[in-house]
Amino acid sequence: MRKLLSIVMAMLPAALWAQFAPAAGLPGSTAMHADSSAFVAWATGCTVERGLQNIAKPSLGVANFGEEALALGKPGGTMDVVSLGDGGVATLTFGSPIYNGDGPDFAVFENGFANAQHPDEYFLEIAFVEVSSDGENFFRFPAVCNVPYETQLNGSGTIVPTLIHNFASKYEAFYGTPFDLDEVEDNALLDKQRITHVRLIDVVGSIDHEYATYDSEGHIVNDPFPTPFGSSGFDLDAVGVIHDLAHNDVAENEANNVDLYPNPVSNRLQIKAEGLQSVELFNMVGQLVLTSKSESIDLSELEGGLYFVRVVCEGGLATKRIVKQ
Ligand SMILES: [Ca+2]
Ligand SMILES: [Ca+2]
Ligand SMILES: [Ca+2]
Repeated sequence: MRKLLSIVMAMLPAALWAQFAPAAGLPGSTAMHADSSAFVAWATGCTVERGLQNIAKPSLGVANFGEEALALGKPGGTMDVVSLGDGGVATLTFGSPIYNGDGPDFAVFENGFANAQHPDEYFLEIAFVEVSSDGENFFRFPAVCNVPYETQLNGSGTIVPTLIHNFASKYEAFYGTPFDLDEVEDNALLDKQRITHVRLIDVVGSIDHEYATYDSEGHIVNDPFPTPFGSSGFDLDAVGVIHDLAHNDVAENEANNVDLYPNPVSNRLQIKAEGLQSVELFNMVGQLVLTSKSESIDLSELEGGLYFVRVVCEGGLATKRIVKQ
């Protein structure tokens, strides 16, 4: 029976059965409360490019509720937000770079709330999430929205959280939506161990092809539209950091001019460090697997996986992570 069921499931289009994590408080939810001890820091900088209150009616002007400073620090709830408007963009910076540790690495807070008539549905205005390690090249989390898009969700439309994934936000006020850097596709221009910027881009939400935005599977994202008022679009409350270098006891980053490449590495690892003295490689459980004094190390015999590389040079000590393919 189970086998038969899995065959049937495999034949259905993914959109029909894909279920993502449910609302805060339900079993299997990934929602993170603002008071969770997992948060080690909060965004320290925010710049917003506001979008229009209604992209189809530019004469209404841009969203104007809140101000950038309301996106900093801990979540403050419903009114403690900056509204992005249709397609508006918020770019956040942090006191210390975010790194890709085990599980989620940061979480985004919006001011969603439950639909009193349909408690499993929430009023959410969702946004795409992108990250950057240089402030110029941004890479998007693969977001999926399974809300049917034959009929427009109107300005007070509500969404069941199980239909959306990798969008901010998915949860009600004071509950963060977590993001795991593992889910962003690897790219030579992105250093997941040193994320400096998180960007949120409001999903316009219109199903009209002229204005529609699309998820990672090419489907129109149906989000409440239009929302022609000052608090139009995604309402950013806060971004909480789970993994940052300042709280990473592995990274003793005294020497900051140390560079290891390529990363991920298949065969030869190059070490760029002024006055290189020694290189030590540790595996995931902390065993020393290799020592060297060379700027070019052959790793072809090494098993695939994550390693810590400790480099001693003139500037001091640096510990970095590499992935061996
Ligand atoms: Ca992670
Ligand atoms: Ca929107
Ligand atoms: Ca806030």
